[in-house]
Amino acid sequence: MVVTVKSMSSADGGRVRPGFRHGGGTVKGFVHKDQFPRPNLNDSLEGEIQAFLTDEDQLHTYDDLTKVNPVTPTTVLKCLQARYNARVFYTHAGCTLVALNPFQPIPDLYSVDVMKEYHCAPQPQELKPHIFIVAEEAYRNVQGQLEPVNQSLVVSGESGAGKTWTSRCLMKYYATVAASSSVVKSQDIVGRIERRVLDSNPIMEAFGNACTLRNNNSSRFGKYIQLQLDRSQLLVGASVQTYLLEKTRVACQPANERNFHIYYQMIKGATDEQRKDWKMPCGQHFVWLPNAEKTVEEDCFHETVEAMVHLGINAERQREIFRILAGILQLGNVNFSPSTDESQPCNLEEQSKDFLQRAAELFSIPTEELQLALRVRTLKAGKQSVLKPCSQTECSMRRDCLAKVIYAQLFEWLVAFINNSICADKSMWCNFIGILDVYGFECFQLNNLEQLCINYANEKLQQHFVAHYLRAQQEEYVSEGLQWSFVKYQDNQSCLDLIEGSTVSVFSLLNEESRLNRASDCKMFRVRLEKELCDNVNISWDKFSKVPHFTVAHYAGKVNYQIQGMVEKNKDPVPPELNSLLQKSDNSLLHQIFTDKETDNMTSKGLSKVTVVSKFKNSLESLMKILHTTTPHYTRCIKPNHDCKPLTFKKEEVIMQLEACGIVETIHISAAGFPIRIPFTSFLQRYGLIAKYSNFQSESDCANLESDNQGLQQEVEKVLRVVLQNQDVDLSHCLDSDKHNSWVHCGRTKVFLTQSMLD
Ligand code: AOV
Ligand code: MG
Repeated sequence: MVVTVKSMSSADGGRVRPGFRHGGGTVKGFVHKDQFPRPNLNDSLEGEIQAFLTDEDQLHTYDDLTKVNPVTPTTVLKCLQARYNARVFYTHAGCTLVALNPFQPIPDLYSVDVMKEYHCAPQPQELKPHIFIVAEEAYRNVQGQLEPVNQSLVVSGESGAGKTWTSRCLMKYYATVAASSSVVKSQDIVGRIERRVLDSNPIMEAFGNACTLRNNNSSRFGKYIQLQLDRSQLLVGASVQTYLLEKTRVACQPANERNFHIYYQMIKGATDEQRKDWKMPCGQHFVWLPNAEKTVEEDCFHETVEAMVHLGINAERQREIFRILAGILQLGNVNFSPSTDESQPCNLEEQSKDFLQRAAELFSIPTEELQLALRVRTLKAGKQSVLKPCSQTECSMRRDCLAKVIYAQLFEWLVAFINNSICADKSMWCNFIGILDVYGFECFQLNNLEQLCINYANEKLQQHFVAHYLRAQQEEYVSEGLQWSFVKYQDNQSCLDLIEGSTVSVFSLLNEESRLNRASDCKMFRVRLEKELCDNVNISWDKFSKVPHFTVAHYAGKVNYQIQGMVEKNKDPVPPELNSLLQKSDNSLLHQIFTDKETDNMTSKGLSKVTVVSKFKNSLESLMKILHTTTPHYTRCIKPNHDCKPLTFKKEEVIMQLEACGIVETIHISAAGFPIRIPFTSFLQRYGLIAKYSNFQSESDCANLESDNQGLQQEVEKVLRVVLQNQDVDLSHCLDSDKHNSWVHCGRTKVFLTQSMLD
């Protein structure tokens, strides 16, 4: 028996996968481990699992994990493994797309022809699972049933799982299928908007990505790019919002990791002339460029420069940018030695004098003044200034601080420039598709404020998924009177409360200690954490550990955070002398970025009035607000092995990620749920006509019954009966609200349809 309701939906744009239509909040998503009770593997289930797995040759054919029976971690894992071995990397998991990282280029998987195939298919979901299905769903969804709806593609997964790769594929897809330049007469490739939108990627990745232990091209910033579409759904522009760049990396690279790619691109790709101009002779050693011998794919200077040209960064500006970057490298080689006389500032090491001079020349500031600003602090007492020599440690901190603030400001300037170059005028576009690519969950042996922020961002995304999918969907079934056995899930709200809560939380204590600015702030922070959060089950301490730390039980696992240095990083002080020195620069870019920088946001001690975590929290909250106004589509990237080896599937590593994202629970809810929900009035307007049911074909017909839900419900049932009878369908099976497994359900205000109604 086939119920072809598909044809009904084609009237307004086709497609109807779970989450495809904006029918009241279906989403694509993931959730995590430890939170969910494992399925009870009793004997009968064990038997079923064995029976299912016996059919080994068939396991790779399951395109959607909701069709796996029974759904258990074992069966899901086995299917994914069989598919991976068969070189099939995408699988639907109900409302989510699971993307396994092949760790090697797959020929023709993302070609323009494949894009066109998915774009032109009347029912793309009938093609093989692919990231392009998600892209196309979102694209068709933008037009909406009744009004246009903005879409968000949320790509998640741990570090190295494939988020950035996936985001790039999505951008290329839209730049191809929604290209506006072909209809405008522009033959000029540089001027084409879709080319410029794509070119924003190599620039941002060169400046914001780095080789880490987890990923050779690890994103060290978060990014939400909104692709702007006009009324004809053509790509007319884009805007990028970035989140907290890990700027500490510029002056301090974790063991066996690298600085940002752009530096290695420069030293590998510069011409002799450029090297001379950047005062960077061949073979010079740079302390801040560790592991330069390691070559990664991203070391492509030429591509970055080409993208800069396309975006309109002229040769003179480029020169200024590279001279600033080169100046930072020279600064990294500057060292200080203690002074014998405490009343005198500490000395520059002999060989550092040359490096400091080069840095000053590259920054176009007087060498003497740079030296002074690094070695002497100016204290303001009323109208008087007192000079205080800095200790060796203080000098090094000022040097690092200078490098970090310059790099971060330069990055911000670049993002603003990119936005200027690709953002369309508001009158030109009406909707957007947002692509979210943040840094993935990280857990190193030692973790700092950077990891706390990264993992907090991932918790926020997790919360978004839980709220939108696991909670809202099930709560709606209950409130609409459906018979529904609640699938248990673990809400990560308590972990978020621990981190960001407004009363007592890690962030609130950190901010308070940063504001108090006392000498022993780390010690006090530790004491207060242990005292004021002792009852919180999401945080623990190893009191005997040599390195003071606290442990947070995240949705994706436990992470130890080192306390030392956290308060200072949160304060992120910039000595005012350094700011004013850079404002004097003859490098017009450096001068501009430091003159534009808001100085009224600083206290007289050079402390920002807004701490790092407060700023980050606010920016994530704005992001969440935008996400809530859009229809989200979740793609869950899985890293099949931690060594990033091509085509290698490690079961233990994959299962941990599947559990972390609550894939089994997601599949259960998707398989048993009603992914399509349509408010009564919309249903009557849309399907009344198709059913040739004349009572309800216009808005005014519905308006008469708007406030009478019971009346609407009766009319909806009549329409459904007509449609189903036309299709020769056994009504008792489809439309029985008391039956738990019915395919259609009339709730109190909406019609709920299962996927099988559409297949
Ligand atoms: P991430 O964005 O999820 O990590 P990436 O997208 O950078 O991870 O992926 C890591 C590497 O895996 C890429 O550089 C590619 O070499 C490879 N890769 C990923 N997806 C594919 C694919 N579909 N086909 C071929 N190779 C792929 V992080 O930014 O560290 O959280 O912060
Ligand atoms: Mg990334």
